Amino acid sequence: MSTALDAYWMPFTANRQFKQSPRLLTRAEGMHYIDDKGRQILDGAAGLWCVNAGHNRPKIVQAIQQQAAELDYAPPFQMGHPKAFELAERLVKLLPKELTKVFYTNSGSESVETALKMAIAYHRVRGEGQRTRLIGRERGYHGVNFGGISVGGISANRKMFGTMLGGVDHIRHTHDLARNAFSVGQPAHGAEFADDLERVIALHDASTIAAVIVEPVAGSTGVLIPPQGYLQRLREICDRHGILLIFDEVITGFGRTGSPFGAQTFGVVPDLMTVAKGLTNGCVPMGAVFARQSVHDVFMNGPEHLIEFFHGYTYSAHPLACAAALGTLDTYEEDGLLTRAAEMEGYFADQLHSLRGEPNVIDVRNVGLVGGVELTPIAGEPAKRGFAAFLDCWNQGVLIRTTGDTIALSPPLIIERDQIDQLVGAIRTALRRP
Ligand code: PXG
Ligand code: PLP
Repeated sequence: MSTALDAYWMPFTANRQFKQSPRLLTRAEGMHYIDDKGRQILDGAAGLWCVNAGHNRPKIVQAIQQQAAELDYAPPFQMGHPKAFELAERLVKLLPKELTKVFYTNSGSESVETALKMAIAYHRVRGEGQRTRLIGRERGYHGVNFGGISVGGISANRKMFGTMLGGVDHIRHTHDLARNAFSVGQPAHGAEFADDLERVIALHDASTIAAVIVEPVAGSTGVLIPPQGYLQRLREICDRHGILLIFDEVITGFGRTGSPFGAQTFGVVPDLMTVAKGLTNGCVPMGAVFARQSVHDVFMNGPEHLIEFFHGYTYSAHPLACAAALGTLDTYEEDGLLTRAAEMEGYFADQLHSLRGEPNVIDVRNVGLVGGVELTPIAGEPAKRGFAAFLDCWNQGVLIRTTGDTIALSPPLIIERDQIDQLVGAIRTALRRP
């Protein structure tokens, strides 16, 4: 192991494997990374689901450079700076009309913690302080902080970390290979999985439940597309029982599914929405929670000189992040990127589903510019086949993301057809390798 790589304890990484054969990215431009050996690598993952406009876009670069020289930092508590307000106004215009308020954070994980706290406090301020339970979903990913792993449903992210938050329960996931394998777009079967929420409500009583949090498309667990009618049914059940519905759109936000937000693609409006990643095109860390006017307004009572919501981060609405986000929204708008995934979806789906029949492929899933290719695990060695495909593609000059034995694709929304061909071709080559 090289000493120079020693000190950095890498996140979600096989540290020892990496340090024996490092993969170092040194530059990026458009659809490509350049590695330390000068190789050009096609980005099939938008970095980590975040570089939706592609890399090093001039408007964003300039916005960050100018901001750094103009206003480096402004305290966000009891103070403001103009770009934070300008950005919130612009974001609200992209959202379903019911979501009218923006609370800033610095990551998806912080957005999740913020939304969970907002939900519990909302009920308390309304005089229903007994509504404290939070309901997540099996296989859900909501970041890595304690609230997020508590409502999350990925066992590896939970089992090492003690008892986490109390008062949390989970509904079942929506994966159903037997009925839905190789569905193009939203699977036909499984709206009734939403009824599992009724089971949990019957167990705990609705009067104890503050909120349900789900990803419209579960990304991190390996791309699970919501069955037709499923999210509508979750919404109906939450409405019937006075439970807030939180959509975690950290991945589905900012054009990934073909509309600005998954809420629009799937036609269901949550009470709170969490975002991050694509908000700044991944260029400066930033997240946000979007809230309904009615949720926000409940907090606006009591003496006007007192703080209404005791929550916030040193770096909430950081000037560099706000500038990057404004540059990002300009870029999305100029290039029509927030709806481009809808235009490319057909071609992307055709190419991706052409992997059906390749060795070990047991499912292909897609929506917008998100794709999942599930592989049979090697007996007794879960995740090994997936990781081998990842390394093989890397050696071919293509960056994909694998999670367990599922390949997850989420290319920048600027991807062209020939690049989709290259991406799918590299996976085909990797899968055919004996
Ligand atoms: N919610 C969702 C739905 C996410 O996808 C987070 C919250 C947390 O965001 P931050 O910015 O705190 O990482 C995410 C992040 C993967 C992978 O392997 C996905 C994410 C993060 C790391 C890896 O697919 N999504
Ligand atoms: N820990 C200490 C000792 C702090 O003073 C603060 C913030 O003032 C924090 C943690 C939280 O940091 P942040 O606001 O960046 O999340």
